[in-house]
Amino acid sequence: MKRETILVIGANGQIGTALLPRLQDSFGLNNVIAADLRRPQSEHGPFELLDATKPDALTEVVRRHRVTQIYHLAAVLSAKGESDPLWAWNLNMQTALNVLEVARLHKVKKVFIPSSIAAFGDHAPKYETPQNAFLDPSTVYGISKVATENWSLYYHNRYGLDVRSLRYPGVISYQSMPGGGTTDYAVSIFHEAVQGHSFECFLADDTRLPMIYMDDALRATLELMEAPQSQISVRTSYNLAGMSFTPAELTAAIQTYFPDFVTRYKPDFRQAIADSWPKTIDDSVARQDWGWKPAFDLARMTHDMITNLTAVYQ
Ligand code: AKB
Repeated sequence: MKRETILVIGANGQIGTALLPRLQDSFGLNNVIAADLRRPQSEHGPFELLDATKPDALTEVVRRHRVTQIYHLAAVLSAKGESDPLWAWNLNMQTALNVLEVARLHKVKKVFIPSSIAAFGDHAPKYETPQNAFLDPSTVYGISKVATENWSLYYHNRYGLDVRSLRYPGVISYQSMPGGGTTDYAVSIFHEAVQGHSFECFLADDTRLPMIYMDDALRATLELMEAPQSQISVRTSYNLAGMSFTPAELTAAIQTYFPDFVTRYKPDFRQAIADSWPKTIDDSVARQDWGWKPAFDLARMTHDMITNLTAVYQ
């Protein structure tokens, strides 16, 4: 077993919930410290109540546990951030800067802070968006992710901090619900379908967006974090692709299991956010640098989601 002490901030969130067991398998139950603003429904391993906007609180946890790696997964996502932009900016930036600074001061060996396809905006090519496309995000979430990418690069260049990042597409999972994102429809739709309900989609039927299945997102995260430093050429954030589909294509995939399933389309303010994002992502730099390759396409992801959620709702 590898000798590290890992701190996961935002451990109760969509990615944290699924990542924790993987880290516990690799590093041992007691070497993975889950941290969040609220206690989870069930605790499995060490847990810290932590408000990461407070540098002293973060420092105390890092020192007490002698943390060697931090995964910082807490953030206000794209749609929710638009309801209170300054609150979202302050929360996303304060937590990210606290993580970088505490990691630097306390000699944390590796840090993971994800970015998002929300970093791209209207002036990036919509198809096969390249690694170094122009970044003019349309949301406060996207602006905070671009700023965090640049701060991460700065901490790496100036202090040698080993900080790594992925630009996650919309992440689809059965383990827990996302909250406040523009890609969240692609999770909610499965919960309605397996319960025999119809679905009202807040995006138009032809809105193509990059997505990734949780299994692939976790594997990408762990592969990036395991890669030797010499293979990491990007210290802002790596483009990452899984699959891309529209709500109509996802509905058709679900209808192969539930032929009577119906989606109705009622686009709201999230349509403009989705329209500002890439439709497909070029992740060739991640493929070249550390061998990234997704395993789940739309058909395989749909099968896995329906199998797992059917068991949950039985
Ligand atoms: C969102 O929709 O805001 C997130 C993201 C793409 O980062 N899922």
